[in-house]
Amino acid sequence: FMNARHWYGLVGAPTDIGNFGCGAASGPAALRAGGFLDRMRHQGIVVRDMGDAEGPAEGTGIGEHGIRHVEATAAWCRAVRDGCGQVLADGGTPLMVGGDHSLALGSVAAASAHARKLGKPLHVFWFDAHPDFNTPDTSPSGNTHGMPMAAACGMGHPEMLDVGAFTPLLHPHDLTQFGIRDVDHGERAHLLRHGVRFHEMPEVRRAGLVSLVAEALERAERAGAHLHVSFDMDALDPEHAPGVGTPVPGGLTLDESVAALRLVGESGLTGSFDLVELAAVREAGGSRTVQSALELLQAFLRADRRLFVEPLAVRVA
Ligand code: 5AB
Ligand code: MN
Ligand code: MN
Ligand code: MN
Repeated sequence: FMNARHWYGLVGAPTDIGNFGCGAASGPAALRAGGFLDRMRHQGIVVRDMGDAEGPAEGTGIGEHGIRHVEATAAWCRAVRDGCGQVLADGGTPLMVGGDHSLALGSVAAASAHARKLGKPLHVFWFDAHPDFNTPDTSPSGNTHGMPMAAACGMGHPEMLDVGAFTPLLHPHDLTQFGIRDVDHGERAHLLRHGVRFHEMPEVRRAGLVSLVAEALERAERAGAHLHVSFDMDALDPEHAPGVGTPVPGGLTLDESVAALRLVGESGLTGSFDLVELAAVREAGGSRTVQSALELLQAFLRADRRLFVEPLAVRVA
């Protein structure tokens, strides 16, 4: 009989290698200290703490096109890939807590390999002020946290393309982005050329975040996709998340983000989740951003019926 209730596995990734010195390395500890696991336990939600992934503490220097610490980034991404891959192999849903957003290349690599094994396409929902679709030649900063989605789609530094077991990990048409408001020139050309759906703030204001997310959920459902959700805390307006490395004004409200993640949770489609760029140390007092992160995760997890309802006992031969 198989009647284990669905569970999430927290994989911490305490590094800011993708934007060295930005403070996102403090994210997993800040979320744990904020009482995340207790709060979930009190609500009957099973989140297993898988501990922290490990990677290089030091950068590995500046390479061609000014790309920064790409070897160290790839090492961290491989550790995250393996941590998330283990949760998936054990039947859980990985919840990767960063750390900077370059790490999503690791969690997406795990999700993509898992989806392929199940014969499902991978869809990604990307909540962010930024598309993170730079390649080394379009990046204005050389920071790898601005590059993971281009790399997942097969474009970027060979070290990053090598994180997954295959490349591309994701078809650009299966990537949907919400909350975008800071796009670099060459990055915009990449997005348009490859047909990424990137919903910028004016469109979010006009159409509403929840209805854009609902549309994307319908697509994912029709495709029978493994859905990977990646939430960069800077998607939120700095009023709700001042403790991030790259704040951009004019962002999502906490309320609309909670409503959107609740809808995503209700869909039951999510096979893997990231919460990243939580750099609470950058905020005086440090608690507003952590509180927002807790509210987002709670809204999402509480909406996921799989966490509360025991599946019908299935007799296995
Ligand atoms: B984040 C910028 N586009 O490439 C770049 O926070 C910012 O993971 C990237 O979304 C921000 O350096 C990366 C200017
Ligand atoms: Mn990001
Ligand atoms: Mn961002
Ligand atoms: Mn295309």
